[in-house]
Amino acid sequence: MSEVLPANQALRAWVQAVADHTQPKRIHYCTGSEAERAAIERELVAAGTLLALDPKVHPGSFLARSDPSDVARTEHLTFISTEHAVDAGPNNNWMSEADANKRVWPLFAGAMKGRTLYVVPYVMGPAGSGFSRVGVEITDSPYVVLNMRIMTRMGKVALDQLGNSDTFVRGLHSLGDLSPDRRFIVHFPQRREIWSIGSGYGGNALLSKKCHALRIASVQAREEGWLAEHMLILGLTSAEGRTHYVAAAFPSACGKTNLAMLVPSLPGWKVDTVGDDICWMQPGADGRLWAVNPEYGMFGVAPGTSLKTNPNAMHSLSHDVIFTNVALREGQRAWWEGMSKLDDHEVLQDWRGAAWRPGSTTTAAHPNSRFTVALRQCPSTTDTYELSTGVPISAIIFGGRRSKLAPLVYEARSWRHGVYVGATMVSETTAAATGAVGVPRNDPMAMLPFCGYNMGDYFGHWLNLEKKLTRAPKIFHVNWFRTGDDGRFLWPGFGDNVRVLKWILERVDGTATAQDAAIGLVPQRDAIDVRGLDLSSDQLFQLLAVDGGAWLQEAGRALEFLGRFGQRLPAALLDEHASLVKRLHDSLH
Ligand code: GTP
Ligand code: SPV
Ligand code: MN
Repeated sequence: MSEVLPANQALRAWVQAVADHTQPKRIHYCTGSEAERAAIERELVAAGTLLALDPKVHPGSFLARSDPSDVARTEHLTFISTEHAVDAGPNNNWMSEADANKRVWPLFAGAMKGRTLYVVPYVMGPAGSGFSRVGVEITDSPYVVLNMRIMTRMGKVALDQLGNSDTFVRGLHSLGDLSPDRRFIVHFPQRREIWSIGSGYGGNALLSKKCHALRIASVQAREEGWLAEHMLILGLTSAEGRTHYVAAAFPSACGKTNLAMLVPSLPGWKVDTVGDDICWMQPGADGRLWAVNPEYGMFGVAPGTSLKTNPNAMHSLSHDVIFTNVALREGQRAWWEGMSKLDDHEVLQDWRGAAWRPGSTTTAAHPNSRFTVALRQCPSTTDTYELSTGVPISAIIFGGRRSKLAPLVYEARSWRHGVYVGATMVSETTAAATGAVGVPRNDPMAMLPFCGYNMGDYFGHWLNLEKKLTRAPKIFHVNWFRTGDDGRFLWPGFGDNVRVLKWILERVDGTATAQDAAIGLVPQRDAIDVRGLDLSSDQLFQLLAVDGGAWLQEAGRALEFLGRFGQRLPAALLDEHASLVKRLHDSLH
């Protein structure tokens, strides 16, 4: 690998300062070239960090097994460092700068001894676009480098966009000793800097993703009048040929990647996948909200992905994939729960590499096992995600994983009511973060773990944006995960979710009817196109039912949650709350 030092003095000075402290064996400035990728892959295979998969079944693809104590984002070890704790808000762990200097910076001392320090410049957003921002991650993990090369526009393209500017997000990452006791992910929003040590996994280590594109970017977005959101973006064209773009926020492992690339079960409908996890949006001169996907690849949940549930994801995985913590079938083939049937007597290697047999009480793949793959490999992408103008958003959808209460879909009455709906979202926790799974928690706009500042101020920012939007998107709430008395999902989900999107777009176009329920506007039973679905009218009734009494209790919990933001909570949300409670009372009498 021939080494060309970038001309940017600010970058070189920062790299030197970091190297003086972390003492790497050598420094490598990444170019993003094929030769560089191949060399790093060879090195990782030789070290046993990557396992090459069967080249016929999985050309160009590898399995990585992370440390068993390092398999998901660790929210309790993630901090925002601001001068005053109140600016980080009750939604974040706060650490003073002095504490960060005392507790975290020393962990980097000599941390890269014997390792290579990689400098990874990247652009978030289409190169040259007004939406785009440059970041640089310094890391001692070659696995991180390979992932960053898929997840972002990485290398020369980023240095070209940066030029001599010193405004880039600085991300410093070291594996450290991988001990959870010495693991910290600290953000300094004001100086646009991130320190991450002790983890090599996903959102903890690929600093472009949650750390930069959400936590740091959300702060920058508020200062500059835009939004950085945990949302997919998709274009949907109806059978009649009308196209709308929608953005949807669901918490981690609640269906963004799946919805972003769904194969519509309604004939003639078409999906254009623009993004599957993160969305940056700006009000345009035309009063609409315009969006880009800052990423270039997907870091998707493997379990549950199959040719039946998500064929576009499966086709994306046909080559050049990094699988992390999936299981291995004989012949170096990737496998995970929900992917395909196994033979009864087959023996697999589980995600740790131990022998595993079907019917075992543990899972073969880790529940948060993932694939890293370029967005361009997804059959439902077009050139849209490369548009430097972004795409105009017609509808914003909030959603959660709720076995009870929340109906399949409802529409907010106004932008302000929509912000209240987003702010009071609740979803059951998943394996994407360490901790208990299946516990309902408030997760406003699916941003609870990702908003880099006080969410009271964040709600205010959302409310204020309306002034710049003469053609604001309509706001909706969906729930694919409601269960019946037998504990099974009532709604088939996946490709059939287009039936809900259809109603949403008809509401945007003003052609679908809705009934006024206290919580918002709910489709009449015949407004959802269920032709060809095996769904009883009782199931549909349950899916669309609004239980006023249960919602009153929910409203009480929502108020308690909003109350945590104290003085920072915008009064408009309390007004929305009062109107909701009044409507619920009226509906019960
Ligand atoms: P992150 O990458 O963590 O942000 O997750 P995500 O929001 O992109 O979720 P993803 O689409 O990967 O789905 C997570 C899990 O939910 C997978 O196991 C899916 O199979 C499952 N899932 C997704 N959509 C649906 C649906 O419509 N119905 C049901 N029942 N399950 C779904
Ligand atoms: C999420 O948890 O929302 C993810 C995976 O998309 S990670 O990159 O680990 O944040
Ligand atoms: Mn995500």
